Amino acid sequence: MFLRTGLTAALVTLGLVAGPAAADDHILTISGPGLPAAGVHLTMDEIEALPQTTFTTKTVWTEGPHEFKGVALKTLLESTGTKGTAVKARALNAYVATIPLDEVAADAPIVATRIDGEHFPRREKGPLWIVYPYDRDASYQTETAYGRSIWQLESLHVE
Ligand SMILES: Nc1nc2c(c(=O)[nH]1)N[C@H]1C(S)=C(S)[C@@H](COP(=O)(O)O)O[C@H]1N2
Ligand SMILES: [Mo]
Repeated sequence: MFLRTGLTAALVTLGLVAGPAAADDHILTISGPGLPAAGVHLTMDEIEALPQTTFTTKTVWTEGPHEFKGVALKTLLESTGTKGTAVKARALNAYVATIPLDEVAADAPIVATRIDGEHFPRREKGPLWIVYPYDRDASYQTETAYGRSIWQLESLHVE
């Protein structure tokens, strides 16, 4: 029984057997005051079930204007119930940027899950990318905003 369970778990981990809510399904961890120490883990579906924000902008990393869609960072953090003064965002490459929460607007930045309606892979800065509507405001065309434009986002830690 134990062996069978262990084997099934191993196959699920390897992606060879579909399991209910396999750890692999989780693409983002959010931690902070009021949340479990290990944080809460979200799937793409859960992120996309939150209210979505869409804007079209050029970026310094892409060519021409594109439509970015995702959940506003503020909405995402509020959905977990955690509260703090800053969020530390970490990428798969271990890059970390700290964003003061009083500089996070209701509609910007967003954690983008779709570009022109499509999910985008790691090699195209996905599957999660913190994006600002750069074209909308000069304050978004700064090194500060660029440094907070974290692609391949892996976790958010509120403190
Ligand atoms: N995942 C990830 N996002 C990141 C970075 C990084 O190293 N990894 N660097 C940040 C910084 S400090 C800046 S200024 C811009 C740099 O973009 P560039 O390397 O295309 O100039 O991306 C930001 N987003
Ligand atoms: Mo930077």
